[in-house]
Amino acid sequence: MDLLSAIDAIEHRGDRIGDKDLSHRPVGATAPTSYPARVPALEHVASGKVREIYEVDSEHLLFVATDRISAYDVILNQLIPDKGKVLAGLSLHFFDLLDTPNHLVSTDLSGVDGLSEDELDDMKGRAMVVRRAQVIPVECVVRGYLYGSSWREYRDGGGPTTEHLPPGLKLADRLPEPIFTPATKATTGHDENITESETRNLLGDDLYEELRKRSVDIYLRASEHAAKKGVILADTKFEFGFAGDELLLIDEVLTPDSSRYWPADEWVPGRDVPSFDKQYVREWLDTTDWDHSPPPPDLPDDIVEGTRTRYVEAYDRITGASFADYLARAG
Ligand code: PZK
Repeated sequence: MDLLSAIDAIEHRGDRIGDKDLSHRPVGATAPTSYPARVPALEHVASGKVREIYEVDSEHLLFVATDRISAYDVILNQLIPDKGKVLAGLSLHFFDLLDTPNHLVSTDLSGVDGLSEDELDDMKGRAMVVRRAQVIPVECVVRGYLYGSSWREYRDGGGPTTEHLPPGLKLADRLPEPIFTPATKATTGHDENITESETRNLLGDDLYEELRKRSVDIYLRASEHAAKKGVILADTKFEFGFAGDELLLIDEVLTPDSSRYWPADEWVPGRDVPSFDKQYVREWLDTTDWDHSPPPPDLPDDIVEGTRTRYVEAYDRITGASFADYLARAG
């Protein structure tokens, strides 16, 4: 089976493994948006916890990173000013650095008809016109360190992500080599790790090999880049899609929302490692009696501001550039 028929076959499976309906996801009842969620001129295509997608034309979408933040899988009630711009700026940085076929068309929105001045102003620095692709319904996760769901599988006797791991590893250990550990969107709202053979059955061997090779290659290059800045890229998740017969990297790439970034000097194998961006807000949430089911508590202003500072620091540190300059260039 060639790659395109493989995708066709996946799209037509009855079990909706690639279903992008996010309505089942746990979200806070009063989750806000940082710009009109409805952009009257454009058809709304998809909502994520923190991203929105609109239709530009039959071949293009408008991909928007909002200032929403989630913690413990719940969207918080407060926006983090500029968070969406930090994430968009990081995606753009890596699209440029990696120079691998991707969905980015333009950050210039002047070709998108019907946006008001206010909408244009709000979207500056956070929106990109992208090529519409047929999304491959597998999350391409690459792990260089043992953490998160993979650590829990390992500790509890093994699972899909630990098939190829040696015994004796500790929490947060660096792996002998990066591993490709795909996942699918499960109906619970959590990604579900799947084995190599499950993934091969879904995608076919050719597409499996292609996605593994591209994902691991991108991880290696990005983690070398991050290491030079004193940052560990512990793991990351990519999405790919086909535009015609071209396999494109889509979605956000190498952002703190899609990746686990650690300050290198805080990494101690055997211990929990604080994440760059969300640790601050999680630590505050942990001082409350919140049980992680909606609604979440309101964040005090100083926690909002401190969280923004962490995101801006992450941008500056990971890109080696200045977020203030990014904002100035975005207008
Ligand atoms: C696409 N998602 C995930 C869901 C989000 C993102 N270039 C593309 N072509 C077609 N579809 C998508 C993309 C991209 N990127 C990505 N869903 C569809 C998703 C909800 C909100 F921002």
